Amino acid sequence: MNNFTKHNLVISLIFMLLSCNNYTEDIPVIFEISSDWEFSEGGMEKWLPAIVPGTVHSDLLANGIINDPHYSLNENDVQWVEKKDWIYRVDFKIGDDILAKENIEIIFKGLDTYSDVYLNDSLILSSDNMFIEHRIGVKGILAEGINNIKVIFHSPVNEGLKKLRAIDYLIPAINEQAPVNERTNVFTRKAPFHFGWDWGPRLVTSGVWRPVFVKAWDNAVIEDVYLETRKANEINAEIFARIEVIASKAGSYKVNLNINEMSRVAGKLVDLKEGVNFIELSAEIRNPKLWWTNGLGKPYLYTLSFSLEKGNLISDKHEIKYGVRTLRLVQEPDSTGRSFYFELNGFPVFMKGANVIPSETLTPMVTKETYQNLINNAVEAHMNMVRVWGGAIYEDDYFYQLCDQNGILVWQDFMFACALQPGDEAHLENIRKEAVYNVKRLRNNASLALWCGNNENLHGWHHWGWKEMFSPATREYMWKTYERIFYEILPAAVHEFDPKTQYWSSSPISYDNKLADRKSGDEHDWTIWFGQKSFSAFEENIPRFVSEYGIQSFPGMQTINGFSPVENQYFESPVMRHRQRSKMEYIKPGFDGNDMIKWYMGNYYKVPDNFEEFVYVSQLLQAKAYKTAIESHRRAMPHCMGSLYWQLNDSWPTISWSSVDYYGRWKASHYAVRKAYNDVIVSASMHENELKIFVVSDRLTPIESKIKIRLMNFDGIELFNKELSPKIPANSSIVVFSESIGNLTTDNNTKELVVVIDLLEDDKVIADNLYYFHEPKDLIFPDTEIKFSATKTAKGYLISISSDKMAGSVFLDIPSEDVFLTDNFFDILPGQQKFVELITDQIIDVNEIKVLSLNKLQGY
Ligand code: BMA
Repeated sequence: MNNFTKHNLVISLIFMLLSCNNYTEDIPVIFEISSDWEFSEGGMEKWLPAIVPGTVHSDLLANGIINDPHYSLNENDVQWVEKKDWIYRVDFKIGDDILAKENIEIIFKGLDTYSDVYLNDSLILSSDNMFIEHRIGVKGILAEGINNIKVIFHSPVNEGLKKLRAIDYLIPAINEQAPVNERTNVFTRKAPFHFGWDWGPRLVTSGVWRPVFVKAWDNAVIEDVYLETRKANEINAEIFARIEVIASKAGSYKVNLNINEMSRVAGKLVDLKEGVNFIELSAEIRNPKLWWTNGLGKPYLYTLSFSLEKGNLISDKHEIKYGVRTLRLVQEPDSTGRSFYFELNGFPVFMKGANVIPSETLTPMVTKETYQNLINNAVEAHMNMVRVWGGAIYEDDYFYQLCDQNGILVWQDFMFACALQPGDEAHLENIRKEAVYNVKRLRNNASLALWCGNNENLHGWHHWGWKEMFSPATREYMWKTYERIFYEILPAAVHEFDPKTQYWSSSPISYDNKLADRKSGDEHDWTIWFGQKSFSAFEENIPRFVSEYGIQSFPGMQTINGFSPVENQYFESPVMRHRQRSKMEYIKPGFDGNDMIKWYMGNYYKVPDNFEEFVYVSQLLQAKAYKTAIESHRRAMPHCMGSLYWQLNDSWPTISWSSVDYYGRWKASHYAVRKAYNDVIVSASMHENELKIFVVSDRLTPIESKIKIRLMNFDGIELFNKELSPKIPANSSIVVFSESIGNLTTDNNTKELVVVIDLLEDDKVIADNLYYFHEPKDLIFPDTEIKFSATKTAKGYLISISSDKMAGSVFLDIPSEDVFLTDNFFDILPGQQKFVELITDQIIDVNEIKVLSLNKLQGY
């Protein structure tokens, strides 16, 4: 070691020692009570091991008391669980170091739902809302050595029934899977979908569904921080922070804020009083790295570190990953009504995404990996927004962290869906607490875009006969309750605790809380599916922002094999009917979603008798609907500035509107969605024999493009060919080509023709599309041999696939677990060779790969 290095080392050591000497830490001690839990049915005293966080259903399953409710008709056999009380208990050890602290709290992050909690036989809490956290000061009740927590959960259904029977009218809750006069979910602040929904089972859980902690501290703690970016551009950003500090005794403190590596960006000396204190700090970041949504740039996150010092003692530290961005919902008058778009860092951004539901009915069973896959599937499909819908849960912190990290905005509903609410003061106060807690919990996430009061409650009030259910006095009371919750309590919570974020009272509504009218606000476009309109309706009278639309499909055969015995794998089977929860009695008694899939299929495809082929075509049908909808919505920008289909994922293996099934397997629609949400698309539409080709670009800079348009028959003969070089403006939708069909071809056999559109940038195809003049059922796909071969690669296999003649909707079916195909359900042009990667670490027998295509299907 030379002298220079030695010298530097000495200096660093002195510096380290000095800094160690300068500050000591006495930050709160926090630990989780996660092991050794047990549970028993109320009154039985038969204790079995339990997992916390968890649910009673998952514990009963793990202990072999119930069968998997996901399989076959088993759901029916577990309905008894909801009517019982359940008790959870745990012993845990407390040392004298904890007991010596001035403050000791037990924190229940989530109790589902009606519970009495005892600590060493003292009742410390009674809870009735699964959506809030409970903190109980337990100094004086905790003892040194072994302590005991006992949580008695009362049946949510019995509690709900008591409340239901205390009033002389019914409160509409249309999706609950119980007889009309026994629907109780609205009385209980618990995930509505636990009571059954039109895509999920009824599993009314109880349990300690979020973690339990002990927190012990002296002096003062940082309880919470509110952050707001008051200004952000390339040159500088101004960050405002309001820090909530709780002090157990008054005194002088110093509050510091460090951003990334920059120390003491802002700080203040403060005299804290005993109790709650608020301290405000402002900080400036020069040349900030802004947070961008997926596709537009990096979702950069700064690390903001707050500390609280008392002399040389650091009494608390708090770290937040924070995206610096501005976001505005712009609703300005225009020739149609009013705009409805999100402006990120000054740029209008078209929102591309989907609605998400919890990935498990037994909510705490969702793993980190499932969350990662969920958000990856959104990212892969070029989404920039998801909607956390109001019939579910305020999601786990981890979900929002992933959205922050991946540039996915969140349209956040409060948990109210397709129902009305009781109006008693205790219920309203419970809602107020829930709103305050969740607004405070989620407000610093860069992903949080909007707070929305409820899902379809206003629509239901006006359109689903709810008003007519009540006597005049009750009607007035129910409406007053609606106004109090959605026009007073919830907006007040947002205004007070997250003033930077927009509140929107219901989805869908138009401007100024009026019924949705497609001229302003958002819309749920269910004219397709529930209204049985054809897919072309997606192109008509397009709303300003489409926050829901969808069509169902069956999951793939592998998933069906997972939930259905083989003998039940046919269209009319009891298991397939049982899975289907979308009932449409208004169409015809017994008519359900399976019938609707078949009905739509008959309009667009030949309906196969063979079940496996039917399943495949159901997916093509859904993919076609999502492609049509997304392209229509995007072509209509800036009139329309958002497209969120219903729904991205499933909560159990089922037949539903999802594009990715419960096991994470992509349906045909997810491939179609990925293509349609690409940052640049070409898209064709035909009106009165006039073919128009659009380019839609989300990019913030123009594109020098080349567009090749070819018309060919299914044998590959080109009948028309044109090349254009339009400049595509930033963030726009433009028509680049318009021609009447007669000028393209005199060939009358349009059932065997396809328009091929390629968009190139720097001689590379960045977007492509095909346009057929007829629906698939009328196309005449030729007899052709689809050839494929596979070569081993580091990631799995490279599959090369080709066909001499036009091949429609080619599906490579790989009957193995854990495989992913980078593309599937695609058309192959005559003579084209396509390459698809098969990602897997397994050895695949190529001969086992099955190929389905429209060419080979019955009747084509
Ligand atoms: C939407 C949602 C859900 C429902 C879906 C399908 O309107 O808000 O309530 O599951 O439709 O019916």
